[in-house]
Amino acid sequence: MSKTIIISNRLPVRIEKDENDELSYKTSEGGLATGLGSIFKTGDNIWIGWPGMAFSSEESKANVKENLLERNMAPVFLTEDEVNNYYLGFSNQTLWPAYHYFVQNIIFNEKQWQSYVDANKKFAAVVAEYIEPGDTIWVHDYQLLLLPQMLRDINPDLTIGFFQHIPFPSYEVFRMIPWRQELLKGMLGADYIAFHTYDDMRHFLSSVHRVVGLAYDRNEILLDDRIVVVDSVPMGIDYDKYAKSAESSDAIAREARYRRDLRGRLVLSMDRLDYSKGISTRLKAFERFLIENPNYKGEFSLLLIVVPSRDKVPSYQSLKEEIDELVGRINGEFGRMNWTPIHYFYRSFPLPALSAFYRMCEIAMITPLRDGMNLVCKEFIASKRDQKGVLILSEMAGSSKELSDAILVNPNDQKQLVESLKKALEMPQEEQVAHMELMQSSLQKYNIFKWVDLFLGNLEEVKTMQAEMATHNLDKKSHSQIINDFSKAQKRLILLDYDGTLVPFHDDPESCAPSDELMETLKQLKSNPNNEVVIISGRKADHLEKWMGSLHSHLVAEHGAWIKEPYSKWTRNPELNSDDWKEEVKEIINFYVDRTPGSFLEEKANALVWHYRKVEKGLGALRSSELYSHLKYMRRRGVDVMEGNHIVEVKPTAINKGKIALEYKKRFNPDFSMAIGDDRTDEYMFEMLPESSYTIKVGPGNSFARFSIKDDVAVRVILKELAEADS
Ligand code: GDG
Repeated sequence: MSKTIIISNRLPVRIEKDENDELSYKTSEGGLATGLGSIFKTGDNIWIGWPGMAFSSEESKANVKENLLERNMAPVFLTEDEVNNYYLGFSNQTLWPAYHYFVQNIIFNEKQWQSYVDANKKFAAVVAEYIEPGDTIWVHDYQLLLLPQMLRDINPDLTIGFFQHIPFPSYEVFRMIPWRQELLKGMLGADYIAFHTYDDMRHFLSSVHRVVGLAYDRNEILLDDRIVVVDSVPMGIDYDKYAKSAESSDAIAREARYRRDLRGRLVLSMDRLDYSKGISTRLKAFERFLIENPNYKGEFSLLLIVVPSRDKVPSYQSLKEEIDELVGRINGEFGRMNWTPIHYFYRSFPLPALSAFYRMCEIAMITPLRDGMNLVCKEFIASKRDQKGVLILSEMAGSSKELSDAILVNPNDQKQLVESLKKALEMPQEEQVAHMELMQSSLQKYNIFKWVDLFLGNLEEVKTMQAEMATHNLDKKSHSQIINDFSKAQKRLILLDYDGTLVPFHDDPESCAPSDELMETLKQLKSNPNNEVVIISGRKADHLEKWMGSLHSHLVAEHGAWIKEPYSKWTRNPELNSDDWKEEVKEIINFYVDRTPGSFLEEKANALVWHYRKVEKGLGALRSSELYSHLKYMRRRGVDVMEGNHIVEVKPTAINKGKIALEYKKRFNPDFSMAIGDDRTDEYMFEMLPESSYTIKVGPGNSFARFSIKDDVAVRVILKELAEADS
């Protein structure tokens, strides 16, 4: 039986030592642990990670390992040096600040990088002990970016998913990291890579393209050996757990107890100690609010919870000092005998205490400068059982994409923060309830369990797609079967791409005329009224007319924009949109033509193509990646950007070879159909034709086609055999 292996830096357990050195194990209540609980505790499934403590003797390690195994966990023991360099070092002083756009806090340190590589290897070695064929692996977060490829190297057939909990930065920031290639290649070992938001996913794809030089189509990256799918799957919370906890007698009793000392209205600020959470900016906005709104003095207080975190890292230590100072200054300046503006706690609390805070505070001010998702704001909403309360949320938090009913703010805009606080304090209750209701129903639906199901379900789908794309070389048996089925069939449909399929590529696109022999074969095929031969190409109509016109067969030019039926005129595909996309694209392409000697723009009636076959090797590929990325955003405007053989082609989405192929299939209803093509645009045909069709890809690489053959020579051979089978 195959199993699921979950891997994260930290195991979902807290190990504590009592005064007699006896160890106790407490399973963590964190969101991830709850969501994955039903999975890792089942059968042989296992969660692998660092137990959070150093153990010196082999005996104690063996003991911990045994105890953890009973709880379906396995430890990766890290030395103090590894904790300092891999975890506190590279993970939290290079990746964390870079990924949260705190470039001033980034440290580039070769030794820490090496430790990161070694620690990832250590994780891989432990995972290797448990891997069996058919297992599904789910790797979590930025501490383990190299692990997916390390595991793929151990077993190429593994199913590997990767989820990143923190943002993925824009290429401009990511490119600063000296080990950017290694990091991306490590991640690409996974089959399915997901982030919290679409923006993270977009940034990742753009970096893959620019740093590793791999093209992507929508959210798919085609590697030599498989396709990798990139996605955004926003993480939810265990909604019912927070809702129930807010109504528990423990939470209610705590609220009553805290309320004895804390009077007045309350605003909640709760985060881990981290510069990305925007705590000092929030405090400064609070101070400004009091200056600008003196009538609110004594009316409400800020409940400031800061949970200790990474306090060995210097930037966290200085942040702590800054917060201490700000709180001191504000309380000192504005406080009265009977009123404290900020109630400040630097420690963690058990869940019932958090629930009491969520109940007591009518406003939560969650204004990180950058946050992958942010779960605290979701927990606050789930805890508001009477639906009264207001959330002020930073638009820089991943959660803002889902919680558009919060008061969304730019956390760097002090004026806006002050105004939002006033708005929240003055919001009528009916309005609060209306917003709360909408946010609650969305969070209830997209909860943590749904997130787990979605991620694992999508990962499985990627594997199915990979299996479908693993084309088989057209062996002798299948070859004979094609000839046989063709001979037996009453009605046959043959769809053929032109360049790279019927004729080889040529430096000059004008010099690709078909040989007499090929024309003879096609004419022979066409002469049987039971055969419908369709030449379906990206070429312009006049090229096809010049070379294939004498065939009097079905001709399709520009991927379906122009169609010519035997003995009739070329007609424009009526499905086409207007040309208003063209000017903008032309301007962009011309910008690249100007910068790239040897390249040129080809204007077709319904497409624009940038050619770079004659451009200096390397430069052409580089410029094409840039142009491709540049044009990507045009997708939303209804155009497709495709990379072909030394070309980048832009055309309206409404047409593609797949749609046209299907139309011919419907029209002729053949009992034998075959499609042959060599590049990405032919994939539309392979993907859309029914499984019974013989779809053949020319050349190497993954494809949706059932079979692959070596080159255009092999295509001409098989066509000749078909023609002869008929005679
Ligand atoms: C990373 C990403 C992303 C807080 N104080 C206490 C306590 N907590 C719990 C909260 C919440 C969790 O910790 C914090 O989660 P966040 O999402 O807010 O932030 P990060 O720790 O930075 O998490 C983040 C997340 O991963 C998930 O993908 O959302 O963007 O940075 O659940 O309730 N829990 C207890 N006592 C406390 O004092 N028990």
